[in-house]
Amino acid sequence: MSDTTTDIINQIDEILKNKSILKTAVITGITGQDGAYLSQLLLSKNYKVIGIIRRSSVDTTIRLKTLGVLSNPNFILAEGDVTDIYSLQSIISKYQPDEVYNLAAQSHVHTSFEQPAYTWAVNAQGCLNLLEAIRSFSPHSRFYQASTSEMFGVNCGELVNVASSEHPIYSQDENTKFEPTSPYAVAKLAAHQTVQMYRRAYNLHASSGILHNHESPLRGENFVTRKITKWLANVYIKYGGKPSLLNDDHIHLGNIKACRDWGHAKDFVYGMWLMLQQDEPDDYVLATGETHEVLDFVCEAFDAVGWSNDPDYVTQFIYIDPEFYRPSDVPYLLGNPNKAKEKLGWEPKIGFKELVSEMVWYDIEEAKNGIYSS
Ligand code: NAP
Ligand code: F7E
Repeated sequence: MSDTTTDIINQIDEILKNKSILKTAVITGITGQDGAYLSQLLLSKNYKVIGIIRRSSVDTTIRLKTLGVLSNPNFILAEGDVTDIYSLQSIISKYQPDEVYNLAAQSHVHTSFEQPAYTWAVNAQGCLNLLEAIRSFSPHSRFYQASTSEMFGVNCGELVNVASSEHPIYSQDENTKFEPTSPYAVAKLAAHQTVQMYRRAYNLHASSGILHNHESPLRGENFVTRKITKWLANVYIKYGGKPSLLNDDHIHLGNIKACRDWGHAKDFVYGMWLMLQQDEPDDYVLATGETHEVLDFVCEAFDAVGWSNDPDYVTQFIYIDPEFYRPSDVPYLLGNPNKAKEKLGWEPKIGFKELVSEMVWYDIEEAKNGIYSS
């Protein structure tokens, strides 16, 4: 066979292989909670997904395996790090993606107080590096930045039920002033404003999702929700489904009065995708519009397994540990997702009760299978 014939056959092969591929997306933070759910979503829409993974001495692909993403033929892992602009330039110029989702972060707020410079490098400089790579090598790419409700900080937002002075309710939307209160939030705000600047100055299709907390069975184990469901699952298995305080099996928590607007990660990654399908780039708050104290989350988890959810009963199982307090905490988050509802047609489908129950029962199954026991 001549070289030309082989070339043609190879080209036809390539076309056939890719015939159903609609778009190409690059995702940073691929090994995290949102990276796993977002890649699952995009693959189901026939995207080719390139996940940027940083070098590690251990396997970090457990979530991708759990969701069956890793074995999908349209999924590729590319080694890179958002603090290394050259690695980003090389990936972006090679794949010329239609969409880029920047989910990479040092995402733990408490840790950001201990590692502020590192948090800045990943969360602020990392975003700038990616935008620069896109501007220089693939300006047609649409860009999503993982901004956060933590940027509201100590600002509870606007009064929404003006009529009721007895139980005032405040909520945060796209016009609420940012008053960040952690190194994490300050770095995220710098990234958020950099995205706005690149949109204006260079006409990039760059959007930010100001996402309130979203959780799932794949949530990192040192965030408060997963810490609670893992602890409860262990107690449940250890004592044959009964609550027990034998062996001092308390859960050690910090600020249990903090309020969070907790949704499900699956709903939220769908909102990210919707943002990049719009003709114009913009910023959107994603939230459920409901808030709960950390203590409510523990009570709901007790309820999920049929234990009493009376706060007086539940608090007997909690040890307030100063180790889990932060130098400054965000006291109250409740998002107003009306803009996302109106412009994107986005609405969360999974409510608080269902979320907690799914996490608890997932962790009970894991505990039964001996996946963890400490
Ligand atoms: P996560 O589970 O902590 O995942 C973070 C991801 O970033 C991991 O894949 C991590 O890789 C990667 N990463 C860290 N440093 C990196 C670097 N230098 N270069 C490349 N990748 C790096 O976070 P998540 O909950 O999925 O959140 C996704 C994004 O949304 C984050 O930016 C977070 O700040 C933001 N956000 C989250 C929430 C929420 O409630 N979940 C709310 C608002 C905004 P390793 O596996 O190697 O550590
Ligand atoms: O804390 C309190 C803690 O660490 C929630 C990240 O995804 O969402 C997340 O940040 C609340 C805080 O999440 C413990 O003080 C009490 O008030 O689960 P968390 P977070 O700080 O809200 C935002 C939107 C993001 O962007 C972040 O990336 O719970 N709390 N006791 C505790 N928190 C932890 N982690 N551990 C405790 O023992």
